[in-house]
Amino acid sequence: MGIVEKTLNQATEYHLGLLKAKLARYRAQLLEPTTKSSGGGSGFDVQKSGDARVALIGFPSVGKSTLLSKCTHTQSETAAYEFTTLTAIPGVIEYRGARIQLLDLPGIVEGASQGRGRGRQVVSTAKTADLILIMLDATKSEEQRRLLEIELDAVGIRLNKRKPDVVFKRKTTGGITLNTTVKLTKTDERTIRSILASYKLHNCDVMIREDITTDEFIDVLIGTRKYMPCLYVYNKIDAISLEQMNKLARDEHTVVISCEMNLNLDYLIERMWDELGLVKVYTKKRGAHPDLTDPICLRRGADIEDVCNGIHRSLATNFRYALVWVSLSTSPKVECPLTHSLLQGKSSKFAPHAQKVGLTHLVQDEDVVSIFTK
Ligand SMILES: Nc1nc2c(ncn2[C@@H]2O[C@H](COP(=O)(O)OP(=O)(O)OP(=O)(O)O)[C@@H](O)[C@H]2O)c(=O)[nH]1
Ligand SMILES: [Mg+2]
Repeated sequence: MGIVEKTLNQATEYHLGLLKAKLARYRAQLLEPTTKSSGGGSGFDVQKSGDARVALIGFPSVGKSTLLSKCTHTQSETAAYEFTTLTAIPGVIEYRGARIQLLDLPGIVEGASQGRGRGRQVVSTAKTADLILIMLDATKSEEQRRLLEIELDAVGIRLNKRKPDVVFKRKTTGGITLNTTVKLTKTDERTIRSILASYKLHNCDVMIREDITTDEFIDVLIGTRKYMPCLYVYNKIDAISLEQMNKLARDEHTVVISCEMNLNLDYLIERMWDELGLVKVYTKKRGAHPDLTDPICLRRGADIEDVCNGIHRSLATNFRYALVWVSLSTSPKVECPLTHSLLQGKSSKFAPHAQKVGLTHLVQDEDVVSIFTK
């Protein structure tokens, strides 16, 4: 790249950065009004239930309601015409002892985030989920996927992305301290400083620890972005060629299915489980067998304190210690077969020796836990 070209690029990036900051600010005001009564971003009023919520987002007639009817005991009206579903319809998927709420939603159209159709309500409801399924019609063009991503992006949902590694702290005095631990190749200090100024942030500490883009920096400032896992689900593969299906199926975060022909639906649920990062632990009373029928479902990264809270509120405050038997099926490190008599159930799959642990010990999927209190 020539020096002139490079300077031009930087100038463009700079002005574009300022413009983006302004736009992002207007959008945020539009979508997140300070008073409840002004309408704006509220979703459908459906009670959350179960261990996790999954929202179905897609254009009309891609088969969202058909999927709900196939995977849960709930029937949601399905039809060949568009906008069959007009409200949020919850169903429950029972899988590996967990109850996952699957939310069928009305189809959205381009411009949904700006308030077309019920789009605004749909995307706001999507924000309350733990996982988004973007449902697509495999017989239609790839463009649909990009259009949906734009709608979700416009309401601050970031799909399959991590929060940018930037520490941002407001102060009352002292000016701006800007530090970077990596070289910035997609934006520059001047752009960052002008964006801060355009947000009237004259006193703050900024530590950038990743090669971020200008947009990612604006996301950090706005602060209300939601980083959500997402699976792209291509339905109606019964109506496309094997070659086309093969190509779609290889994409990242993608599952191909046919609701009508019951193809690959089990695999979709498995993938949902993985994406949700659910962990289930069994509890065991002293002198009794672990209760394998009623696990406690938690998030990946949960600790013993979360287990306590999952049993009873008072447990964590009276906590003394916990015993944990790891599952042999999920923990290849433990090789010895089970010998502990009380754990010799029909499955024989737990480690023979318990580990004595405290509240901050992280639990793993299929652990057996006994809590001891004061
Ligand atoms: N070929 C084929 N058609 C399907 C499949 N799944 C659903 N359909 C058809 O697609 C049409 C729309 O299905 P719905 O489940 O009502 O779609 P929806 O996404 O809920 O649509 P809205 O509620 O209008 O947003 C129906 O005629 C279904 O029979 C599939 O796997 N293959
Ligand atoms: Mg529907």
